[in-house]
Amino acid sequence: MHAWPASDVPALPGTGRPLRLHDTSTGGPVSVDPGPVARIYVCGITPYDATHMGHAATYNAFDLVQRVWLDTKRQVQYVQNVTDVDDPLLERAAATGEDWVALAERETALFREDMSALRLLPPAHYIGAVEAIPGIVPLVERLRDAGAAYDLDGDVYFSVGSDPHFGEVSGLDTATMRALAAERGGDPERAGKKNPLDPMLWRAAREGEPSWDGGSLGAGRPGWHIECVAIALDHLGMGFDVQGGGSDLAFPHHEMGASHAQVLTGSHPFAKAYVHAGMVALDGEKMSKSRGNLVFVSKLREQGVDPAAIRLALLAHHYRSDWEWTDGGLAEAVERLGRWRAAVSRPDGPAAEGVLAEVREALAHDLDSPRALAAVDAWAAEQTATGGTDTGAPGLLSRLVDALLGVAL
Ligand code: 5CA
Ligand code: ZN
Repeated sequence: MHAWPASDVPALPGTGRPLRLHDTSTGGPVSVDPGPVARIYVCGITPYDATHMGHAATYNAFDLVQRVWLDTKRQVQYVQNVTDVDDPLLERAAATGEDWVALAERETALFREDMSALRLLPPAHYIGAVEAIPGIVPLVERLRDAGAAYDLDGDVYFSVGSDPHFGEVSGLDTATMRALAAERGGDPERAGKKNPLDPMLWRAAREGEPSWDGGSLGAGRPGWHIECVAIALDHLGMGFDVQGGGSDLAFPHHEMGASHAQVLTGSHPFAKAYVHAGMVALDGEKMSKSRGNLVFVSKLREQGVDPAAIRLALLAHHYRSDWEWTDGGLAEAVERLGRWRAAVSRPDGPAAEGVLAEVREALAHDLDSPRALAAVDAWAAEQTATGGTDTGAPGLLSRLVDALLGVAL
């Protein structure tokens, strides 16, 4: 699949600080210390009801990771998927009577537009689940041949007991895992499984559902977790630097994916850090397609809201916190954008090197974007109050806000 156009990332003087991120697996901050090419996999959308503010907030967080790496003069190998066939997508298409392929294509196109409007950097590889199927089938066959997968009435399940590291990504107890599996696409109640938590790798063709040639597996379609594993192993390999997504993906999705990959390759870990963004809520409840309490990037854009203001509204919250989308938060972001634009439109101002150092420091510490905004606010306030004589300052300020925060002033 094609991704979306990249916005320019201005070069900055000096170099950024080494990145530390909170890793769900260890439960604390870790130094993310990639080689010259940093490798990141961020789980993509299931393309219906895109792009709501929860999606936007999560992709914004991982865009900051890339911007910090680019500022440390690394290249970034960024991979993202599109879950363009899965139960919730098929259910939505069935409910509205729309063709599921048309639904997925339309929503993916809208997502691309929203991503480029928000100046989120595109992945180098943007891969749909459907196009990954030829690579998924041999992985499932290998797991089965190794005794890590088993047949249940034609469906193929992964045996979580085959991975000695199972449970290490999320660190949850069995009862919690079981509850979350039921809530998030698993089927712990299905009779005949070796372990209620075992997830599906290959779903045999059902009447009225799309299916593909699965070789020795028979016709069917892939399970959710193996899809992301196949794409990540193909484009990044084992031991990549960051696996990213919202906190609702820690279990079962990232836990299961890690186990699939670890058993397939006999090595550990799948990702060096598992990084999760908090959940954005509306009216007190997690913004979600199933609840329907959504604010869309595209709707706000249609209403004439500057995408840079949407981005500032996201950046005002630390990526790991759960927070509420409000009109007031957006109004503050619009006001902040106006203040910053006015401040950089003057021919000179207070020196901005200190702001660059502070924004770099803030982002390197687990992407502390509120602290980064405060540093720019302070400069803008000084510009308004006293001004300054540094003729390079407004330009440097604009470039650093663009390069590190993705906001064009
Ligand atoms: N296709 C799968 C991943 S392979 C999926 O979870 N798709 S999704 O469309 O449901 O979500 C896309 C991303 O947005 C995921 O990282 C998810 O964790 C994140 N996300 C969904 N809802 C919210 C929310 N309310 N707040 C923050 N992030 C969210
Ligand atoms: Zn995924």
